[in-house]
Amino acid sequence: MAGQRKLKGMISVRRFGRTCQGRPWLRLAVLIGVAALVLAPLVATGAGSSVCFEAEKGTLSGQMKAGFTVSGGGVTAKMQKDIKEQASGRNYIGVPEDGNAEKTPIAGSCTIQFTAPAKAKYTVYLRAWWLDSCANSFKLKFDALPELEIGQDTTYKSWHWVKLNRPIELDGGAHTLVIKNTEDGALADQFYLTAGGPVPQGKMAPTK
Ligand SMILES: [Ca+2]
Ligand SMILES: [Ca+2]
Repeated sequence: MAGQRKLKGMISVRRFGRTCQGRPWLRLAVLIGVAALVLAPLVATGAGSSVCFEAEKGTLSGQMKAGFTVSGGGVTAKMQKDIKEQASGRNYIGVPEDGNAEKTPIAGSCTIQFTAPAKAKYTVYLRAWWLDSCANSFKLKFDALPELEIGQDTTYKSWHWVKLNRPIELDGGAHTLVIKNTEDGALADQFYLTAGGPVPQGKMAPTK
C-alpha cells in the first residue's frame, strides 16, 4: 500500500512537471493578466485627484478666529494642549465658545482660495473638533453653489474627519470656499477634497 501511494505521487509530480515545462510563457502571461486585473483598480484608487489645505490659511472675518485657546464647556488644560499639538500646523479656526454670548446671531467666516487638480466630483472632508452637540457644525459655500452644512456628528473633544453628505462637482483650477460658523465652540483644522483618493486618516500633508 505504501509503495502504491509513493508511485502515485511520483506519477502526479512528473505529469505536473511536463505541463509546466511545456508552456511556461502561457502560465506567466496568465499570472501577469490576473495581477493587472487585481491591481489596476487599487492603483487608480491610490492616485485619484485630491487637494488638501489648512482651514487657517484663509481670510478671517467677524468672530471667526485662528489659534485661540479653547476654554469653557469642561475643556481641561490637557485638552487645550492636545487641541493645539494635534492640529495640523498647530493651528485651526472657529468661533470661541460663547463668542456670541448667545445674544446676537453668530457672524464669522473664513474665505479660502484653493486649486482643484482636475474636473471631477469631489468628496469633501473636514478635520474638525467639536465641543458638544451645540458646537458640531459649519456651513460650507463653494464658489456660487448653495451653502451646505457639514457635521452634526457626535464625536466630541477629539480631532476627526467629517464627510460632507454630498459630493461637489468642480472644474480643474481656482476655487473659493467660504466656511461659515453656525455654532460657537466648533473648530476646523484642514480640508481634504478627493475624487478617487483614499479616506483621510490623521493629519494630512497640505498640497504644495
Ligand atoms: Ca449642533
Ligand atoms: Ca490646521
